[in-house]
Amino acid sequence: MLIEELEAALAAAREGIARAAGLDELKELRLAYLGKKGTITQVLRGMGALPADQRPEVGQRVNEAREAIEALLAERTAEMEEKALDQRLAAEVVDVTLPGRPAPRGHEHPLQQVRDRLEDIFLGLGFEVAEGPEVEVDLYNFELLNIPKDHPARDMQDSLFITDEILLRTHTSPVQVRYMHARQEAARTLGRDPLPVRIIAPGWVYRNDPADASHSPMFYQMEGLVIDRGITMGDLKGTLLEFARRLYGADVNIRLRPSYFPFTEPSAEVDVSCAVCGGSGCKVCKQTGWVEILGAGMVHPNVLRNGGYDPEEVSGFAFGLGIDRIAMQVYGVEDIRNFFENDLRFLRQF
Ligand code: 2U9
Repeated sequence: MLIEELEAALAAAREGIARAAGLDELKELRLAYLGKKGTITQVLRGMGALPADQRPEVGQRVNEAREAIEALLAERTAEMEEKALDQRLAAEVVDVTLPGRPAPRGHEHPLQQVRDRLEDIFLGLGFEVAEGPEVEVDLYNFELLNIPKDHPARDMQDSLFITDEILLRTHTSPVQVRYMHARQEAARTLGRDPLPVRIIAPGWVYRNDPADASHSPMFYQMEGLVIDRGITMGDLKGTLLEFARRLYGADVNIRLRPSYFPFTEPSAEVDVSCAVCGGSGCKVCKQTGWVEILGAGMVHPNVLRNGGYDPEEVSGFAFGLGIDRIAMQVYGVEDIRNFFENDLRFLRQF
């Protein structure tokens, strides 16, 4: 009687395990047959009521049935786990041969590109780059540069003052004065030669100007300074001609027109022949054949003295240009504000 029950249970288990659709179902089947209240376990319990001579045989059959069910469960569990793994591997496959997503690459701001080009040219001519603070004192920004107390540049309307004595530099000229002082100091303390001076000073400068197409309260300037024995206006013109040719092409020319700056004497505005039309007249040069690119002059004796140099022994020339102005000309940009608005549609063009 128990044996028949056992055989029936075993047959049912075989069929159930064979048909099971998932691991959960296998777990339920294990409980149903081998669990505490499972069919096989019940048979085992029922053995107590059997005559003693039948017990070994039934016991053995129960064990065989249990082992058979365990084996079937293990087999199907392994089979299902393998199938699940295969499915996961197929679903989560990574194609390592696919090309990566390109990271968007930026580039330098057009003003930095122009600064780099200008620096390259002057480094090639034997200059070095000098830098200094954007927040300056009146002494370095004005006084030592021969800009008198009543000069209009010192007006609150034209400069951005922080206190009566401290302001945002209105040009990079104070960098050159600081450099002159540093060379004099090195001469005094280390016995170095304070000559020659051959520097450019690029950097941001600030004016109390409302922004319009050609003005910005912050713009990007580069000045240069050369001091040595016997420097003449010929050195000034030759250096700036070479600069213009390296920037605009070997066939351009320059011309000097008289001008005035407090820190140079004589002073000049420097024009370059129009690289667009070759001098015959076009929109870029406003039909004149010339484009103004910088201001320059021989360093004023007072400024040489203020920097620690003796104007009886040495002379020098200086120049200044707006990097934004040059960039506007080179790239044909009509509004200076484009450079400061960080509009990627504009910046991506360079
Ligand atoms: C020292 C001595 C002399 C610098 C100079 C200019 C002429 C000049 C303007 C160009 C356009 C400024 O950016 S701009 O508005 N600058 O024309 N700058 S000479 O002269 C110096 C500087 C430092 C010690």
